[in-house]
Amino acid sequence: MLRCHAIPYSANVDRVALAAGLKGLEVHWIVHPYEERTEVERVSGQTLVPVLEDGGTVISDSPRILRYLDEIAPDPLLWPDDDPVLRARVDVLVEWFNGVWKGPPNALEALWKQDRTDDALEAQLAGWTPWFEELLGAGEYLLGDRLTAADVVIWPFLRYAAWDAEPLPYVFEHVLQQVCGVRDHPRLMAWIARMEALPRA
Ligand SMILES: N[C@@H](CCC(=O)N[C@@H](CS)C(=O)NCC(=O)O)C(=O)O
Repeated sequence: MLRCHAIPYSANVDRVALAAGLKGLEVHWIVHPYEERTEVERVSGQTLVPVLEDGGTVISDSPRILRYLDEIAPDPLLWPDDDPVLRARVDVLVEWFNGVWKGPPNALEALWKQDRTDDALEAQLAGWTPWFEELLGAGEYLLGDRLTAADVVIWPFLRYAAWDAEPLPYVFEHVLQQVCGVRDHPRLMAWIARMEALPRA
């Protein structure tokens, strides 16, 4: 069985749980306290989660893990192989989200921990939220009527931006909750709820 190292309330871990759930894969979760990464480092040579173990194969970094899951369990494919245009759009959105979108909340997290902020970064992050609302005008999912890696990669972060259950433990998620402004966007809120209802491992 697949094993995955995790911490509670981790958006990057949620990506793996959702991808595995959609594919009907079982995962044995090893949940570590946020401050304790000895085992993660021993297994993977670095401290961030998620880390997936499949027999002797060890993979860190959630997008790499999702691509691995597409290889070992291609039903459904998160990166569609029958539509090159859609597949390229998935790559663009996934790379933009990981390489660009995550920048401001990471920077704001570091500033908020020092009781500082940056108005321009907050405005940049808030200004991106309507893009998701507009994308959802084309269908049930971010790139139309087909669920893709873009939804799996992006949903966990906007999920925490919309979170209204128990208090979240990390400053990063407080940034998302207080800055993204997802609640002003009905299609986005409906997509967040639709994604929440999908199976997770
Ligand atoms: N690029 C990595 C980032 C992983 C990452 O930042 N994980 C967070 C949890 S969501 C973490 O382990 N943070 C602990 C730390 O920064 O020390 C991925 O997508 O998996």
